[in-house]
Amino acid sequence: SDPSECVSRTKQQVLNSHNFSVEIRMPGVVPTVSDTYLCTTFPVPTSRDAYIVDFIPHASMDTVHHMLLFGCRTPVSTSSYWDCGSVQGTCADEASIMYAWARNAPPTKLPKDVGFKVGRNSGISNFVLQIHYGDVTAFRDHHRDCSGLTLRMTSKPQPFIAGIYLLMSVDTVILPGKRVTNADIACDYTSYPIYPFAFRTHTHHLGKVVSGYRIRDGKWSLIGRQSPQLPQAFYPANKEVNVKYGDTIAARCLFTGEGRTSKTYIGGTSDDEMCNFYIMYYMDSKHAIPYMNCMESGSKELFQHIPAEASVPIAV
Ligand code: IYT
Ligand code: CU
Ligand code: CU
Repeated sequence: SDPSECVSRTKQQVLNSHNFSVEIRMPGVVPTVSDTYLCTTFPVPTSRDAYIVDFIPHASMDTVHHMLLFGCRTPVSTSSYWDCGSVQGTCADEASIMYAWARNAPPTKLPKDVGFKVGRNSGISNFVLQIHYGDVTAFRDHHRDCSGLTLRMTSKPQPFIAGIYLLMSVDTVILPGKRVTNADIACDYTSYPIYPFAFRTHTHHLGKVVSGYRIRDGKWSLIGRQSPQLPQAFYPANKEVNVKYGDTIAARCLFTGEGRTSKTYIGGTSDDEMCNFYIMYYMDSKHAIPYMNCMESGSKELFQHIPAEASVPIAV
């Protein structure tokens, strides 16, 4: 409850002819219920191309559980802030995740010469910041929260463009009481080379471990592996593993149905499940593709060769 947290509100600041910063903060909110998700939006302050080159989080450690930054054309609301839990979402059109901050996890840094492209042709004209307020007991004094993010931006074209490759399962069903269910996802990669530098896993309560791989000439190389029960930030990826035309990208989520009395499906509530493996990569700006996804379930034959670690739960 540091009052200085709320002096600064959402704004844009010009540093010089190329560089500027955008500060996106909650407008002094007082969540009253634990596990509230609030969103706020801010327009990309230029119609031209611009690049995010750094993220600086400002989060109250005692209340903010996690923050996600999305880019899109149309936020679902134009209010100064709104409840964006399972009922109302973040964006009315396609949302692209660009940053995740989670308590007790180190913040992600973009490599040098890498930027997320926004504005004009990128389809990203608005930012939406989502904040998950976990424990609200610190709000008993009714102080206002202005947690958020500063984006360091530039209009200078960057040599490399950051992007997200999302692998997600759409059809996993977890049977009650069954000890192990794997959600396997795989797609052939048929584009210009990508260089993964961070990854993020996401499941709800039943996920034990999520692992992502590149398969080249039959050999599986780990991009990243994490427990989705740890803070769901972007963690550093295995830097040696790039992905090029002809490779396969694959991911497995290991779930348990223990403790459940009915089937669990993919869905939006905390009683449902999700299986997501996000790869944050950079790509030569000459032929950059900022968002790709894979929703195909991988074949049994392919996944016969997945390394054993993908089936070993990570204790938390
Ligand atoms: C059904 C499912 O798995 N939903 C995920 C992945 C997802 C992310 C985005 C789906 C779409 C998106 O536009 I961005 I369509 C999901 O909702 N994941 C949550 C957040 O919404 C990002 C997460 O925390 O990863
Ligand atoms: Cu959270
Ligand atoms: Cu989810």
